[in-house]
Amino acid sequence: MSLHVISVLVLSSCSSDRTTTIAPPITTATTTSAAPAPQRVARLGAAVSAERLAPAEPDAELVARHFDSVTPENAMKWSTTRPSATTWNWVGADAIVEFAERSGLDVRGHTLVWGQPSGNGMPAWLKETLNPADFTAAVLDGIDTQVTRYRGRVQRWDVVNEPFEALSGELQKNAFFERMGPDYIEQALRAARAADPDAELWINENATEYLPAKADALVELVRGLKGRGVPLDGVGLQTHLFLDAPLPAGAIADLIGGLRELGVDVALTEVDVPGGSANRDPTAQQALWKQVADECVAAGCVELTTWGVTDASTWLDSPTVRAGIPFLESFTVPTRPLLFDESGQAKPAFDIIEEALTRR
Ligand code: 9MR
Repeated sequence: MSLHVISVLVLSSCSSDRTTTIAPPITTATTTSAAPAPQRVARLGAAVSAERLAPAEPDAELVARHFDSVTPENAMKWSTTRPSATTWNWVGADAIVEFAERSGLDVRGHTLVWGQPSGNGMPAWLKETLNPADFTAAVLDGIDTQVTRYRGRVQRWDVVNEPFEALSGELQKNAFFERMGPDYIEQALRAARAADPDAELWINENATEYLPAKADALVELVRGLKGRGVPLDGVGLQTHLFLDAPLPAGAIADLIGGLRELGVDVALTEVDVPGGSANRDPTAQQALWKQVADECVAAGCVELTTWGVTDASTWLDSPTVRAGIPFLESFTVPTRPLLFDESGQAKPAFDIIEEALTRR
């Protein structure tokens, strides 16, 4: 282990009043002959699809080479894995997990409980399971089956996705809330912990960087869960950004800090930065990537995952998504929201992220 890494470990394991007497100066490492490659202080992840990770596809090499973690964009959602109440489809999920194992990457399992009516997280048969006892049994069985299948192979799960209303700090009265009760989040987390005691369990939420009331509500939800001893290891902030909605400076760092004080890890789990509708100068996009990555690292996030790999395949350019999100309707050009361009070349934003993630 290099002197540089050791000194960082020493620094991070000491209380602040003792570091000055124990830690060797970090600059010592730079005087040795073989300078170590910079180590990332947080994982860099990407949302992926099994199809685009096939051997001849460009994403395979890019992901294996540049990323530390993968999140199945859709392959582990129940709309994919549970085509009927009694059948399972593991084709895409298995392929992604096998790819990650071959490539030495972590897997963030996404997602088990997602009740947004528009979110495609629930298969039709589950939506139609109206009896509360049947519904609860189907949900808990689904968590058990999926988490058990990947025990030891999926390091962390987004157990509950988007529990809040889109634009407020109200818990969404979705099918899980209505049929399992207000404690459905707790039930889901406990079922996941029983299925794999070693996997990290996360909840994942969107738009908290733009909506202070929603950020506060998320902190209170986590405070309550931790206070009741519910197994919860991390909170994901999706961070789908928009150039036309100014991101308040410090919003991300403050929320990460507030959550970490409650004893959970925090990650940015779905970052993308669509370009302006007028195909504006990409420096605005790059500045936003830098703001986000700098705040994430400064506040001690453990991961920054981008929602896709290259600009060739982003959910933001799909016609149905464009039709459903008002500001995207005005786009006459591709959104180009990711770190690699359509041909797989690293964009300046990739260097910005890499620099932020490897800074000491
Ligand atoms: O990017 C995903 C898109 O391909 C799917 O059609 C959609 C519905 O399943 O989900 C998208 O991913 C979402 C993620 O799972 C949760 N947060 C919002 C993401 C973008 O909609």
